[in-house]
Amino acid sequence: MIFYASALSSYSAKVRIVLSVKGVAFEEISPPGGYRSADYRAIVPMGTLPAIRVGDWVLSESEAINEFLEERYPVPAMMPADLQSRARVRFLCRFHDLYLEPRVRALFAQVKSAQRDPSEVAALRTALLQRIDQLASWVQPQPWLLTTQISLADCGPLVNLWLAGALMRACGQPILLPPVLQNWLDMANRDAAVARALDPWRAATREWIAAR
Ligand SMILES: N[C@@H](CCC(=O)N[C@@H](CS)C(=O)NCC(=O)O)C(=O)O
Repeated sequence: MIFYASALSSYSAKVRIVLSVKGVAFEEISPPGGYRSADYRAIVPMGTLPAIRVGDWVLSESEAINEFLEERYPVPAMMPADLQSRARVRFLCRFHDLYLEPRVRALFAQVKSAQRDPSEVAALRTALLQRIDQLASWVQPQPWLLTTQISLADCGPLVNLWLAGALMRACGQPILLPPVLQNWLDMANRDAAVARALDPWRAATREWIAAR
């Protein structure tokens, strides 16, 4: 399996967690010509990272990839067994991609101090904290967000709650996570498969922030 990804891509990091937990063998390569490029779009029509390729078969969109990986490599399971719990995992994945992640991504434009608008950062911070508080009110980690073993619902928040903290600090308006989420994040970061997947991405992200 070819995994198109980059060191800094947060959506690639989300998929890398599943690859790591399931111990899938893959070859990671950078998108030829960079993401969005014509060369890369000739392979992956969306032009986005991440994507996977198996022979001539190509799939992009992190959530579609994670669901494919779950079905193709069912052990260890990253979806609970019962119908309603599975639906909740999918809800949290959607919530992450559609409502939480865009609020984190918006902060990238504010990291460089010369281009920063502190009132915009404050507005983004309020909007982000609103989504984080929603997430905190819905979960009772056991110890993973919705399950006893890591599930697909943990992957996006593991990437973006850490990233939210790092970017808000860099923008001069740090946030504190609600204890329920901070405890979950601390527990998850002690997990070997999560650390293997996220440590290189966190290092690359820290370096990117420092360079600004
Ligand atoms: N919904 C997509 C978002 C992927 C995405 O935005 N990836 C970024 C890198 S982290 C990217 O490829 N950006 C280039 C673009 O949007 O054209 C997914 O879940 O895979």
